[in-house]
Amino acid sequence: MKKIFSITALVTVFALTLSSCGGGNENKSETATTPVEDVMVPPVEEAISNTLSLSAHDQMKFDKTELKALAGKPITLTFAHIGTMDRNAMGHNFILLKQGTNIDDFVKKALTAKDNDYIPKSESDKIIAHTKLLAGGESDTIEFTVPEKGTYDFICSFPGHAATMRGKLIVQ
Ligand SMILES: [Cu+2]
Repeated sequence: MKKIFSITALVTVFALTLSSCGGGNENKSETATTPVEDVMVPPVEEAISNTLSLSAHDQMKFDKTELKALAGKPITLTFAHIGTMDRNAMGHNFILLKQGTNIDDFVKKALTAKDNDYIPKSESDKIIAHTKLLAGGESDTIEFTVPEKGTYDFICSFPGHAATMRGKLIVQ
């Protein structure tokens, strides 16, 4: 009888110890909630995809005026003309310009480059990447890399379009 009693006592003490430990753990997990959520927020590198899409309708507008990408990694950009008008009336292209390029000067020179999709050959050193000139219903996918972080202008160089068809590519 004496032996059984002492075992019962031991089991009781053990159970009490377990439950108090359990309580302690619950408290720990509650206080740990906030830092765990902070860790779950993906870092900037994972939140930015280098696969970009852009479109324009028969109005002279890009659907986005700001794109984001990561420096030093290949960027795949698909530009779609989702309107119906033809290339001569409402052609669109996407031209990504190097920093420091004067858009107005570039566009003036583009006016004389109709035979080259309005991409002036004399300004090729100011161009990082460009699509072809698209008619309604067409799209073009290009791949390029921007080595340096920074903000870069993109435009459509069809005559008159750059006034409203322009945006920024933010490279991080
Ligand atoms: Cu355009």
